[in-house]
Amino acid sequence: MPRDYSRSAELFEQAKKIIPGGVNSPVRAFQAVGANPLFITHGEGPLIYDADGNEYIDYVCSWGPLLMGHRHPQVLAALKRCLEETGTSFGAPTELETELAGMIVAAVPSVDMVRLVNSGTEATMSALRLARGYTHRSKIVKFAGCYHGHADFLLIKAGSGALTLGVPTSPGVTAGSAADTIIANYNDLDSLREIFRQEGENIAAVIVEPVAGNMGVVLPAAGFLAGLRQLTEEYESLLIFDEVMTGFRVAYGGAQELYGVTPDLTCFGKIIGGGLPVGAYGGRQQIMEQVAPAGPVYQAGTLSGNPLAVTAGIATLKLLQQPGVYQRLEERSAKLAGWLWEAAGEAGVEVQLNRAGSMSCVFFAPQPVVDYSSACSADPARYAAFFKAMLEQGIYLAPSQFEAAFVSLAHGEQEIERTAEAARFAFRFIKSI
Ligand code: KE4
Repeated sequence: MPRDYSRSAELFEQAKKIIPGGVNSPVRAFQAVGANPLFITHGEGPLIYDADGNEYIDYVCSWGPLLMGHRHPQVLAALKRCLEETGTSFGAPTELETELAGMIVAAVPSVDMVRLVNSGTEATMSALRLARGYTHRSKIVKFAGCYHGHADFLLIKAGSGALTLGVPTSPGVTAGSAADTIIANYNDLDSLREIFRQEGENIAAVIVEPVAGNMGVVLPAAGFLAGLRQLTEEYESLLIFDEVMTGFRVAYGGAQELYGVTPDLTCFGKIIGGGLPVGAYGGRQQIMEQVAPAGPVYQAGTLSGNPLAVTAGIATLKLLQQPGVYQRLEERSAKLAGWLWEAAGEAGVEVQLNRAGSMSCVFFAPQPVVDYSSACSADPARYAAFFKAMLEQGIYLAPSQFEAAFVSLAHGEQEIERTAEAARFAFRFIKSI
């Protein structure tokens, strides 16, 4: 008996009349999987419920922030206390901001100082402005397939030309905005060496997702991150790790702890807000002291560090400091990945499964996915069919082949087993079409 999605369909029609595409962020529209989005009414632990009353095991987890699952009691209790005793926002400093900043500094040795903002986009946009202000250089390098939010100069794809000069990916992004962005290939140090050979003295920073999570999940090849570190040091450019997704997920100290490579600046988001809007960027004191009002590099925000959002972040990071948390996360994520791999093999469906801790991606691709071009060899139509077959069984995956699936600490044995069972059916179904 197919699930009833009629109430979500009605709500979607209403939303489309007054919200562009009916959603407040494009990927939520389910266009990449050829379906209508589900309107969610509430979540509980690993579960979410749609407007038709259907239950799902959630592997989107708000695109990463909910590492503790939905409505964790200790996060809710902290938020209630904040609302009853403190308030929501003052536009003035509070001790809570210093507490969250202190937790980030304690967790990430490369960060002496940190500025709180309201999103990952603000974090990366500000970190790159800071890098340009600190180095007095204008060029930045990003990697094809990496996403760092929607600042104009980051909505850029590789253009033609030896230097892979950037070209805008969106109307409204001017050629001027693209002019100082250079695109390199992920896991391809040679492409970067050539760029530095030609432009090194003009490059303010290289920004990278240390584990890419926005072309599906692509892991750094051995030596890649260390190679970025060596090249940026050689040319006195800054290395920026965009850990908006990996921060506090792949390890409490992020990907830089996991891979042992130290960036100059780090961007955070998602988990540090525990489901409320918080972003941050931080690094060495010598660099961060250039940020206004300590220094001349301007950056500001009405709700930056607001007590309510910071409270959710503090409560979440406290929960992540508990012993065994990352071990449990790794055990469950590895078990799920193993069962998915087994299910695809049993069904005779060719997939590539990339995983870094509790972020992973099943690519319907013939060859290993190691960069943007191999990610593009995946078959979005087969992914869409898999997505729908899983959704019908109550498993809510990312509605795009080029996103990550997230396991939370609320996903227990039961959820993992249910997901594997659903995948066995979904892969067999895929094989039959
Ligand atoms: P936000 O501005 O969406 O908070 O963060 C932008 C960002 C920056 N860096 C990385 C590595 C990110 O993954 C993101 C945002 N991730 C997407 C998921 N692919 C958010 C989902 C969405 O755009 O709705």
